[in-house]
Amino acid sequence: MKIAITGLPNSGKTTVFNALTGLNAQTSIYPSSMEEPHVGSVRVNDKRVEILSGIYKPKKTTYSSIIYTDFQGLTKGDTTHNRKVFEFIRDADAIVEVVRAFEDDSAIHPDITVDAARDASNLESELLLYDLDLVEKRLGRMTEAAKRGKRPDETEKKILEKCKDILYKEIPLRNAQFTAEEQKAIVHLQFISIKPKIIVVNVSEEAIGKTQPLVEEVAARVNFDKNAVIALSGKIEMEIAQLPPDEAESFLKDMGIDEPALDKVINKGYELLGLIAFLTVGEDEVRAWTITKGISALEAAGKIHSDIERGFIRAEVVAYGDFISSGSMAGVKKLGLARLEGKSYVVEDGDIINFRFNV
Ligand SMILES: Nc1nc2c(ncn2[C@@H]2O[C@H](COP(=O)(O)OP(=O)(O)OP(=O)(O)O)[C@@H](O)[C@H]2O)c(=O)[nH]1
Ligand SMILES: [Mg+2]
Repeated sequence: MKIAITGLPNSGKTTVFNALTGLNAQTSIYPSSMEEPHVGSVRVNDKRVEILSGIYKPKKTTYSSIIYTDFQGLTKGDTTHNRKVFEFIRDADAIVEVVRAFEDDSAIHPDITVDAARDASNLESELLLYDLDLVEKRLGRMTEAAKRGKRPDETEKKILEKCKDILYKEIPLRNAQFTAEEQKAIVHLQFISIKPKIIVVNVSEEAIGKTQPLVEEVAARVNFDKNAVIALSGKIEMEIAQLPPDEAESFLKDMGIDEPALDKVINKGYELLGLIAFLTVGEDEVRAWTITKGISALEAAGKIHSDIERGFIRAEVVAYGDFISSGSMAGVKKLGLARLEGKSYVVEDGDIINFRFNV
């Protein structure tokens, strides 16, 4: 899963990037002009993998991972600059948008005053403008091509028209309803406002624990579920991410933070994206595989290897909870808790799967 961090200049994007990755990228009071984004990968902590690895003692244990990117800030009204920024994040699965709520006279806010709700609203507009521009360009090209006698792709044209109407109403595409067929056709258009978004309100240290009114204000302004708005102190969280685990834990407690930003954002990301994990076990490797909720056993097999998908025979499935309560695979089998499932079985979170295949 790839998550792109965006926001206005000096909102603390790189600080939050460091908090989420444990890296130490350069932050500064001057707007950055980096040519390449910062990229950082973090593993998704999963107790189940830890426990299964303890039981199987495999040669290799592999967790799911998330890749974060951090780039230059967006500039209100500068569509040329913003296009450049958006092109870098077109392939992201989700967006983390940082809005500034901390005061710091040395780091100048591009709009001078600090107003998180205003910024969230301006940023949403930039996303909408980019998508609208994309739609209009594509429709324009279709019209031109039609003049030269080329028949337009009717399905695509219909979807573009639909998106245009939605965007004109200032509704981001992520809030619109699309049929499964439309969703399929829309993927390659690479819209930005269709991506799930988490808003991170970067508050000052003193505000920790007193952020609920601000979260609600920001959410209300951009018509967001307040569940997708997270308030945290980038600066403090960045310090926490640099500490060894035991020190980090006591620091969190002292600061009155219930869960580090790193976990909070990952959990929200999974929730918003509807992601789950299935597991594979064995002497060689214990591994978690992240998939979208609702995919079939056949598609899950394809995640591991196209050969397994092609030669799919059956999936041997054991629910993680059943495995733990019976103590071992042998115990599971004795109790009749191992199931043989076919191609169209819908994989559930925590399924331990052994694919039988033949190529
Ligand atoms: N007090 C305080 N300062 C912060 C916080 N987060 C970031 N800063 C400061 O704000 C300045 C900008 O932070 P960055 O993380 O570099 O901001 P950015 O959004 O990446 O900036 P650009 O890449 O230039 O757009 C730095 O001086 C940070 O130390 C915070 O939570 N509290
Ligand atoms: Mg930065």
